[in-house]
Amino acid sequence: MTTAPSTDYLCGLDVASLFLAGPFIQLLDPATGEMPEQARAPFDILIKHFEARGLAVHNAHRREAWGAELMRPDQCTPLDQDEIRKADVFVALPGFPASPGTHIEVGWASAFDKPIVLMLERGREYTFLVQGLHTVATVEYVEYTDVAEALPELDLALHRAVSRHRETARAS
Ligand code: 5HM
Repeated sequence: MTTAPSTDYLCGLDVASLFLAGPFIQLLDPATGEMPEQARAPFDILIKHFEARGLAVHNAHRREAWGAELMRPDQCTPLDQDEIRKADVFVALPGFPASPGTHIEVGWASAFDKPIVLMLERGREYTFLVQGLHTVATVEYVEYTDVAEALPELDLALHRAVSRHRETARAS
């Protein structure tokens, strides 16, 4: 009897923690100061997906109660940088329009030599340094229209990024 190959690419990858970055301020409803359900959904889907696979997920949107408990800049900046430094992997939606905070975090993650997966919305234009980041860091790109539908591809991309990162570390 043949066994179908596993499509759970995170299984056995030995990755414990993940930082999830993405647009925040631009998604707040000016009337309530909170992210509407529709804006929360991609983050919610990704957090649940990774936590179901046993990863500890650090995400500022959830930490700050989707805008209801927004931190001051001098609180969230060192916290985010520290969590990215500690995370095993970094996943970001750079955003369209571009999220300034996420772009800073992508810079930190690459400077800290983290395996990175960037989720790019299909049909959008991203800045040159996002498009070219793979030349200087371990980056995998996932094009998506619907985050939920892109989950298997995201897992594969994460697997690739972590494996390539380990190979590079072994070779050096
Ligand atoms: O510039 P923007 O708000 O889109 O930046 C979003 C990124 O900055 C998120 O990935 C989040 O980790 C971080 N951030 C945060 O931690 C941003 C804000 C508000 O700008 C915040 N806490 N209050």
